[in-house]
Amino acid sequence: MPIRTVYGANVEHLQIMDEHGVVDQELAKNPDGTPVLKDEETLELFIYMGKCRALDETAFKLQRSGRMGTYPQNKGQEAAAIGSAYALERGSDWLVPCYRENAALWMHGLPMHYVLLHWMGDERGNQIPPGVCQTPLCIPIGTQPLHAVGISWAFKMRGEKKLAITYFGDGATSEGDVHEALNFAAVFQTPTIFFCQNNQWAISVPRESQMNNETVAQRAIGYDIPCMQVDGNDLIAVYKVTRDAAKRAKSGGGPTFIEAVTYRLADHTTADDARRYRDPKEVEAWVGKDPIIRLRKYLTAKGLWNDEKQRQLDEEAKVMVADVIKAAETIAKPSTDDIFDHVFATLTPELELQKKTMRTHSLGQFPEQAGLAR
Ligand SMILES: Cc1ncc(C[n+]2csc(CCOP(=O)(O)OP(=O)(O)O)c2C)c(N)n1
Ligand SMILES: [Mg+2]
Repeated sequence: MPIRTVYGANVEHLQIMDEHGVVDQELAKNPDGTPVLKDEETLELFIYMGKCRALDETAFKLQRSGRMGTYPQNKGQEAAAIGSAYALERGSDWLVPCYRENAALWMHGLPMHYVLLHWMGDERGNQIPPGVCQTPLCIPIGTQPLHAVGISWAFKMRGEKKLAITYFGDGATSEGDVHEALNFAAVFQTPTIFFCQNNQWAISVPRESQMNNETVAQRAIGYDIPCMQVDGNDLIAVYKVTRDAAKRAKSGGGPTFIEAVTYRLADHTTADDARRYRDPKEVEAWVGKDPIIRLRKYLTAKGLWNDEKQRQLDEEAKVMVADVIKAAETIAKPSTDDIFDHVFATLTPELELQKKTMRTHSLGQFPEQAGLAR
């Protein structure tokens, strides 16, 4: 009996715009000849990316000056966040994020200061306003893909034409939860997009030290989930693959796994110093692939952008950032009752006592000091 091959697979990589801003004219078109992204759309998304970068840089400074607890910069990953989010329907499709796709959350309606509140330690930053279809930032690595599968499974059971996209890092794909989510999504054919931001590092661990496979995308093959790799710093390519995955999900075709190859240009968070473990030459090489710089080159070559427009954008971004910070820093402080109000439907007598007395004594141990009976 000859040995037969019973399974074979490969992973495709899509790049439409290279790091010099040069576009493959054929790939940048839809089958009907229309552009994947129109000029006015590309321009709008470029401006958005610039503003997000400005807020990201300022958030870093807020932490350094003691005005924020910690912060994970999104710098360098804006095209992955915005290109994917733009392919989805706002107020209908659900975003289930990690913490490095702020731009996607803002584009889908999260007031920008909410992210700052979160990192300032104010829980109200996690209280997503009604009508904004997203879950709060998720810090336990790799747990949120399960939530996205649950959400999208519900859409399928209800017959709603909606999907859930979940964002996670390369490191997260080494966590068991992600694999359980992938398996469930494949078995139940849920309308889920697994969007992995492969930024090459999981804190100080490079991708090649935490997985034996060459691509992250191929992990999905084991679950028979269609997968592909995309240049995550290429706005047009990211948009195109996510749009196609959304179409598949909404037409009953089940989940898709997208590996966006990108790079964390900053430290892991403000609590990290990546100079201790990264080769500066590697960082330098990726600075040259910056998604904003390449898009600017592309738009400039097309006559859609120039230095004067950039100066205006920088000015507008400065005003916007100041407004966002003001909104985060001037929000009224919650009352001390707040810590008692959201845990029990009916407070226990001990907690009732603490609630009454905490303004005079933090533990409520001596109620008589506040003129209360024990
Ligand atoms: C369950 C869990 N384990 C460990 C951590 C600590 N931790 C925080 S970020 C991180 C690395 C995540 O890397 P990756 O998934 O690649 O995301 P990135 O930060 O690169 O965007 C780890 C291990 C955590 N937050 N949650
Ligand atoms: Mg990573």
